[in-house]
Parts: sequence; C-alpha cells; structure tokens
Amino acid sequence: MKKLTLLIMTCLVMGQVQAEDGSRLWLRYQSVDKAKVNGPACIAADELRKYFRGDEVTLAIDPTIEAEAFKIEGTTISAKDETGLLYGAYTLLREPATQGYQKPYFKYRILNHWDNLDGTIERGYAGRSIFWDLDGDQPKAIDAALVRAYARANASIGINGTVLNNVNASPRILSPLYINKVKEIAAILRPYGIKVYLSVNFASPMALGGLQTADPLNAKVKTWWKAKAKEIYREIPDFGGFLVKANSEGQPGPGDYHRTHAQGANMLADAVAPYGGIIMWRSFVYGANHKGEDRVKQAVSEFINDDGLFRSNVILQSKNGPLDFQPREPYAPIFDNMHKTPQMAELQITQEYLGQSRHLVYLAPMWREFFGYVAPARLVGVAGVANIGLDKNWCGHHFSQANWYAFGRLAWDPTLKSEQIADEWLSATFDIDDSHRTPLLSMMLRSREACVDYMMPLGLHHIFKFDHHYGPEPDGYIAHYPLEWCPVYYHQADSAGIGFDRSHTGTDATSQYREPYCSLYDDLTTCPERYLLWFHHVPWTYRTNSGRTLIDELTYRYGRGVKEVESFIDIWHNSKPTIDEQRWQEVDERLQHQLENAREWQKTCLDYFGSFARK
Ligand code: BDP
Repeated sequence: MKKLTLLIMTCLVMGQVQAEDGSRLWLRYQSVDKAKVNGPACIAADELRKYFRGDEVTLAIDPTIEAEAFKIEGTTISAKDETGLLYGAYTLLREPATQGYQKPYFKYRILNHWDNLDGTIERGYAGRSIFWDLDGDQPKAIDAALVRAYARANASIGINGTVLNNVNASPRILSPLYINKVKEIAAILRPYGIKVYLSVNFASPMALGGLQTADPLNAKVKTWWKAKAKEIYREIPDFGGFLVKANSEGQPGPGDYHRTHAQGANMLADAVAPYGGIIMWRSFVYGANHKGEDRVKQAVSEFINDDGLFRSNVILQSKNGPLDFQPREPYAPIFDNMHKTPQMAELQITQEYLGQSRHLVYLAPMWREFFGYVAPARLVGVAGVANIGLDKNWCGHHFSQANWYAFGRLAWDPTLKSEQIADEWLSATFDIDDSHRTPLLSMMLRSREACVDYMMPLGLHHIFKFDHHYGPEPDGYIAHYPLEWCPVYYHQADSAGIGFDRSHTGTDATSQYREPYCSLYDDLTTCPERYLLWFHHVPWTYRTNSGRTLIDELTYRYGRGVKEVESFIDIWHNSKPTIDEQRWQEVDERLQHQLENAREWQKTCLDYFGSFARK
C-alpha cells in the first residue's frame, strides 16, 4: 500500500501519470532524467536532459554547418545554431542510433492554418482555433502553453513556418491589435525555429486604411503596404511574409483593377523585400478571367503570361492537383508550365474531401504519388493546410495525427517512404509490439486507396455533397450556381457513358501536361486507369484492364473499398489488447462510422450511375 502510494506520488511528481487521450501526439517520451548534457543551455539541451536514454550528450555550435542542418558524431550533435541542435536532438530521441549529417530538403516547410479570427476554422474538423477567438469584440488571450506545445510538435518534425490565419483573410489581422497578438505568438514559436506568416486580404488598404482603392499600381496603396510591412517588422523582425488568395472565390485582388497577378504580387513583394520577407501567391484561381473554361485548366491560363514577371521573393503556391484536394487527382500541370517562377506545393492535411476527421486515411501515399510526377527539385517548399484544433488530441481522429507527422517528415525529406513514416509514427504513438504493428501499418498504407475506391474510383471527382464536402451527391446540381460547383458537371454521366472528356476531342486539358503525360493521358488506351474518368468520357460497355465492363469495374471498386474498411475494423479489433482503452474506443467508433459512410457512398453512387448504365 505504502509502496503504491509512493509510486503514484513519484509518477505525479515526474509528470508521468497522463491519460492516453492523444494529447501528447507522437511525443510520448518517458522522462528518464539521466543524461548529462554538455553545451549551451537551450531547448535541445532541456529535451535531451529529460528524455535521452544515454548517459551523456554534447551539443556544439559549429558555424561552418548550414542553417537548419545538423551533424551527429558519436553522441555529439553539432549545428550552426540552436534550431539545428533542436532538430538534431529530436532526431536522436526518435532514432538513438542516428549518425551523420542531415539537412532539410525544402527551405519552406510551412503549415497553413485556415483559422478565422472568431475562432472557427474553415475546413477544420478538430475543434476551434488554437490561436484565435474573441472575447467580446477583442481577441482572446493567447494560450501560451498550448502554442508552445504546438511549436514543440512542429519542431520535432522540422516544420519551420506557420501561416496563422485563413486564406480567406479578414483585413483585421493587420490591425495593430492583432499584430500585437501575432508578435506574442511569434515570440513563443521563435525558439523552436518557426517563423510566422500571415494571410492578407488584398483590399486591406481600403478596409483598414480608408483608401478608395487597392489598385497595386496606385501610389497610396503602395505606401500603405510599405508602412504596414514596416510596422509588422518593427514588432516581429523575423516575420516570414504574406500568403495571398486573390481574385479567387470572391476574394479581392489585382484583377479588380485590371492588373495582373504579377503586378499585385510584386507590389506586396516590394513592401516586404527590405526585411527579407516573401510573398506566397496562390494559383487557386478560377471563374475569374477564364470563366467558362474547364476549371482544371484555368490556373495555367491565368498565370502562364506572368511567368518570369514576378519578383524574386514571390513564390507561386499551387495545390497538388488542378481541381481541389480530391481523394485522387492527376498532378496540377501548372508545375510543368511556370519555368521561371519559384513554386511551392500546397498539400491538404485536413481531410476536407477525404472523410474529414471521421475517416482513417493516411495521406503520405498520396503526397508521395504527387512527388512522383512533380520532382521535389522543382519546388522551393511545401505548405500543408493544417488539421489542428482545440480537440484534446489536436486532430479529431487519432490517426489524423499521422498526417500532420507525415507532412513534416516529407517536408524534411520527400524521399522518405510512406511506410517508414507510418512505422515511425505508430511506434511513437502507441506501445505496440511488432506482431501488432505490422497489421496496423498495412491498414494505414491501404487506407488512402480504400478511400478512393469507396468514394471516387477510376478518376471520378468532386461528387461530394454541396458545400460541406463530406458525403456523396452524384446527382448534385444547383441551377443558380456555376456548373463548376456541381457534381453532375464533373462526372458527365449519361446513357452513353461517364467521365469528363479532357482529351483533344474535349477540353484539351491534356495539352497542358509535359510529355510523356500529355500523350499518355490524351489517349484512352494509354491513360492510367486511376485517371480514366478524369480525362475521358468512357462508354459503359468499355472493357477495363480487368476485362470487366466499366460499370462492372466501378461496382467492383466500390465493393473493394467497403471491404477494405471492414478489414480495417478486424485489424483494429485484433489490436485491442495492445492499445490503451480511450484511444482504442475512439478510433473504433470512427471506424464503424467510416464503414457506414463507405456503404452509403457505394449505394448512392452505384444506384445513381447504374440508372444510366443499365438503361
Ligand atoms: C476549397 C475549400 C475552401 C477554400 C478553398 C481555398 O472548400 O473552403 O477556401 O479551397 O483553398 O478547397 O481557397
């Protein structure tokens, strides 16, 4: 009895009695308090002192090492500065046998939070914002401990930047009141090597500055932005820069004044350039100058003439696919077309179109697939639309944490295999032995393909329920919305067949691709089946590679997706003895729900498509 009390007391003192509610993410280190750490006092030293299982470790500042890189020799970590030491420390904690030199692949490894100042999150499925909320009409106090925990998690996977607010940006973010809040957050993130960036509303000079225009060539507008940049950098000298969604989905932009994207971006670039800031200008633009054109072609049409015209501190940020974060898209051809403009890929960690925080879908295979077409060497950075909120476990679904983790790891090294990343994450997140880890690993690795199968196999896309993008609505059509918001426009099902003809006989979207993809995708007989209905309108009786007719193949794929989820449930049930109670239950509930959803997708889509095919 006495012993037990003592044990509990000791654990309490050491802070070890923590429920497994997912709040510790993959950072479930046991504090051993054993290592002697030589070198400068810093966060890396604190982490190693508490958690490193060896006896001694040395931290050394070496100015000859590149920024953010580190070297581990024996138990000495060397780096240019404390950020490099921190990356080295987390690497050593994860993989104590690590030796040698490492540096991040991408310069920009940035999370994009679509957080609104009122605390809601656009496409957020894990509760409210960790940064913003209102207290009356004032910004609520920043939760420093929470932001610090966030910084630590990001640093542990090498993320070095964060955009704190929604791309559909409120001008208020640039008011002195909010700049002060941003300064507070920046101060917490700085020791973890993380810079802050802000999304800005292009019409801010009007909304905040009382100007009559936001025309980027107007002298007062330029002066306003320059003064604003100066004000921000006075408070936050290492501020990263701006992210801009302009002339897209109702947002203001240079197009409102018949100016080009380059003219708009350059005006902002000039304002932040004296301080080393960058502008991340999004190419997610449709329905503006090229209204009526096949939506997947519009980004190239919008930006191609601007190539070579952007300032050197502008980066074009594009989603991985040409449409909008679908479960599977071909890569966005804008990456083939802008040869003189630095580019970043925008990946979506929050599963807007992949079951949100209800479905277990591990996204690393999707991102690796993208890098198979768009060589990382073509990119200067990656941005990940965050899936983080106030939920106890940060991400809503315990397994969605793996997507945050995988984004960071791939930003650090895009050649890492999905399997290795999943394995690392599983080992750190659960206490499971090899025999249980293997099936869980297989579940994760199969989960994205399963989602494609039960939602949108063979290149189908955007047949989601209107606006919330969760369930199926293949018959979706709303007369007063542009067709490009409606599922029926995307699948084009009729009695002859199904699919969107984007070959030379259709919208010719295939011509935006480099060879060999242009020819490969254009020809029905060479187009990979995974993109079949993305690029072609195909007869129902068409024989797919399996020998089945198209409608039978669709039926088969939907069924396969559902079966996969059934098997995930079996795997999860078999793992019950090794997983802690709360997390097991919570994942189990979600898996049951995922199965119901998968069946709903299967039934709704096959009933609907079947009504054409079997006429
Ligand atoms: C779509 C989202 C919308 C975003 C938009 C964007 O549905 O909420 O604002 O993309 O990326 O995926 O700007």
